[in-house]
Amino acid sequence: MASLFSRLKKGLSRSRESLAQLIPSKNTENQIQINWEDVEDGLIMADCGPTLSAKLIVKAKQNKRNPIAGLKQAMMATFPDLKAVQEANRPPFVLLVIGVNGTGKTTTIGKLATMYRQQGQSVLIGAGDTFRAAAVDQLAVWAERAGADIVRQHEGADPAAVAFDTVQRGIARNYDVVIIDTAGRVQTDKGLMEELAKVRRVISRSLEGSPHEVWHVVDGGTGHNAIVQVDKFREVAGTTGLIITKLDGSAKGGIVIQLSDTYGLPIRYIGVGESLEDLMPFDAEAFVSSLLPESNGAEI
Ligand SMILES: Nc1nc2c(ncn2[C@@H]2O[C@H](COP(=O)(O)OP(=O)(O)O)[C@@H](O)[C@H]2O)c(=O)[nH]1
Ligand SMILES: [Mg+2]
Repeated sequence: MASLFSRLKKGLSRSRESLAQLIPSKNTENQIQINWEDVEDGLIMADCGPTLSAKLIVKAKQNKRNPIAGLKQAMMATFPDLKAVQEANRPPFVLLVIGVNGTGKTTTIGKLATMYRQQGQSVLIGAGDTFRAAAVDQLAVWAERAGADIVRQHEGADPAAVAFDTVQRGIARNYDVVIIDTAGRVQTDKGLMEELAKVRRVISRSLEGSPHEVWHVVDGGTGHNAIVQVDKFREVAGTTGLIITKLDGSAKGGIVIQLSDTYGLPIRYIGVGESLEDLMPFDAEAFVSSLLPESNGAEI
């Protein structure tokens, strides 16, 4: 976990640097000062968005003695209390994974499957991205690495039929966990959105109370567009949680706070790399601390 945390810290280092203005400095008259406008710019550059950034500044200023602690508190307040993942009344626990193409859905499913297997649970994955044969092959590789089983059909098969088969097999063969992959559809494509709604409907018909969770995988580097995507998908798929990927790369991090502030959805996991173990359960405290510069101990 320590190395995952350092990947996150490294990924967010640019945002942290742009918030370095928070470290109190002295002006020529030897007065301690903070340039709040620069801090606000730093927040916007870190992907917090103008509205949230302004709000955070107002709150942070209330802590006159320690602006870093003030901002940290303000950021922490945007995260809802983490509620437990919904459990299945009877197995399997069914998880639907949604999100735009290339955000990391398939990779994240591989990581989640690995995690559940390590917890001793049996995992069945449904290859619901039937759009391209290569997508199914990629998922099959991840399933094998994770020690999970897969349900697949031919290219172009109805994703809802794959989802139905997967849940049915999950029930019949007593799997603990069923994870359904979906095509990475563009949210402006109405036909594809309808397909996603159908996948969801069919899952709930095949097992009452399911899908227990619907996790939207968001690429942490997408900026404001991520806000729009989450809204669109939520409407059709009933999103219950978010996974933000690629926080080890060029992502600036603030989008995580913005998404939480806008929708109040729990952030379940974050992705910090391309291999099986590069998934961290989201920890608001650790995340916010990685985004902020170290306090130099100087309190005003
Ligand atoms: N650096 C980094 N790359 C990731 C992460 N998650 C996924 N990727 C990469 O993003 C690309 C798209 O991933 P994929 O799972 O195929 O996305 P999908 O289209 O949503 O299924 C692949 O090259 C992955 O290796 C992550 O957390 N960090
Ligand atoms: Mg995929």
